[in-house]
Amino acid sequence: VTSKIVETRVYDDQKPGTSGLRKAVKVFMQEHYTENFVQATLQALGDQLPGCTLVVGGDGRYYGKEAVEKIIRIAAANGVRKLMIGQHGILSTPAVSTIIRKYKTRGGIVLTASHNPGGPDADFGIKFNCENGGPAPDHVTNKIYEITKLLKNYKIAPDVNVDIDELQNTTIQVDGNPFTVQVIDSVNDYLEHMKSIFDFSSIKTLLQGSNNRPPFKVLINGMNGVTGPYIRRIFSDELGVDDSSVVNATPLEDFGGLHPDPNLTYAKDLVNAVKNGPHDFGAAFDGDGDRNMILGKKAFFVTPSDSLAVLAANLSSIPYFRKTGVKGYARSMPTGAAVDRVAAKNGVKLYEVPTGWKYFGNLMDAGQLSLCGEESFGTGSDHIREKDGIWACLAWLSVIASLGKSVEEILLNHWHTYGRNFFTRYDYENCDAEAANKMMQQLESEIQKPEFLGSRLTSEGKTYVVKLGDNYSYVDPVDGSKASKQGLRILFEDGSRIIYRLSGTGSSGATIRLYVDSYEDDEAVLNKDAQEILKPLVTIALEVSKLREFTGRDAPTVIT
Ligand code: VG1
Ligand code: CO
Repeated sequence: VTSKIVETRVYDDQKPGTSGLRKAVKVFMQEHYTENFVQATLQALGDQLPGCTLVVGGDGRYYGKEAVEKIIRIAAANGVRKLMIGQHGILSTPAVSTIIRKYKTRGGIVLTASHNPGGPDADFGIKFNCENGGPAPDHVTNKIYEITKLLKNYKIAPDVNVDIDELQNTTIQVDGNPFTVQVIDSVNDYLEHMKSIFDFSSIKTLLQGSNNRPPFKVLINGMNGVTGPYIRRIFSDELGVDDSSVVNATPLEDFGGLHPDPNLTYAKDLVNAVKNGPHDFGAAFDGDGDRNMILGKKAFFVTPSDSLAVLAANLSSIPYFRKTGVKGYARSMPTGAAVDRVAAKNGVKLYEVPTGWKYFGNLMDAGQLSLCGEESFGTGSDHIREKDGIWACLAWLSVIASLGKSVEEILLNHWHTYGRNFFTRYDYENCDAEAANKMMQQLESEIQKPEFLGSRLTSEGKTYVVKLGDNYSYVDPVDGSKASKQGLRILFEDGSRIIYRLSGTGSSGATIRLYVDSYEDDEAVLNKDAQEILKPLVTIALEVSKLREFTGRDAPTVIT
């Protein structure tokens, strides 16, 4: 077949956010819109494009298959040598990262809007991952964006048709050059990787029970997202849990109307089932499988910041880390600082990076980082270059198997040893963008006034002394690249922190995120409710920012 060049028009809104380009499906369906972004993404590879191999797959959401078809035809016309595509277009984000690394491809295109709802009236997304398997860093996404702003045409081979529902290899001559599409099993490579990291037999013994221990009952919820086939293979086939323990395990184009974000609000089903059920453990994953929520018996909630710290303290339960050693820990800046205390105690280096998984990649590639996480239900390690929901769940089960304790006991012991960082995040979704921007501007100038330093902020009899107010910026220790304006911070003398950011993954209006982190080591308060402990700081945060006045919002949309 031959390719052709199609004249296009520029769309000036194709700037990738925290994790790829995310927009309403309707936006992607505009004439040439998806084609433009795919062409720009490929073009950004420069002279590495001709002859390269790329991985393609996504979370199964609405418009995914159309997008795969377009990518096949555009890749064929641009001289790509081979595409490895998940069957039915399905690959979780961690699976894409795994496959890129295993087969040493030039990168991959992930079709997902992650935790954003799916369906014709919801969101779609396209993200490029580099040859290390990680989300493209800023200099790459900036390049893609620059290309989109100048794009005059794209190349496409409209006569290429490949059935992605069949496992198969197809090679076609495109403009006289061979072009191969290999449709691969969505789960195999990922499953094999997990088996090389964890001791499946000890997890299986935990779940099945043994002479001295009853079965450890789990409830695994795929939220109708991409993890369905993965959790069926791993938990049902490999680990032998019964069918009733694996739910919402069929990927649906609209996630069955669910908001596929594993937190206490959007995964209420799981929370209620575990609260009222016999389960010792519950886990849920987001649309593309990179986020996780972990619950203990009676829905005892493990905050992602604590989850990271507990895993950090117990990495030796996992064969992978016994082999590789622990090179360093990292968290995103707004993530609660619980892991910092584990790092200090273990003498392991701790890195703080801006929000977004792309900032962990360089440290991992340089052999300086083993385990990292974000407060936004992301946990992962250098086994790949994405956060990994199922990995986090298997890591927790490994720790539980090795300690022989319940989730709650593990947390209580952890706080007893290290003290507790109470953490909460308030999200104000879909605010008026102008109002949100104004609030941030005014707040930024407020917290940078010289007199703000050292000032005493009081609420409900608690007083906090300001140590620093700034707009967070980061210099990558590996390549020196700089990321600025990554969130407004108020740091207090006692180590407590208030952080404000605007989301970079939303698709309409602005989402304001308010993060509050405070440390306590008084035994008497260790197992108190975070909302109660953090109330004075939250009140201060709302007062300093005048959030209510600017946005007209009385209450957050979601609290995590
Ligand atoms: C959010 C989270 C961030 C996460 C990102 C992608 O970004 O806060 O921690 O890395 O989503 O996660 P933002 O800019 O909206 O705060 V995923 O699972 O949506 O790829
Ligand atoms: Co995700």
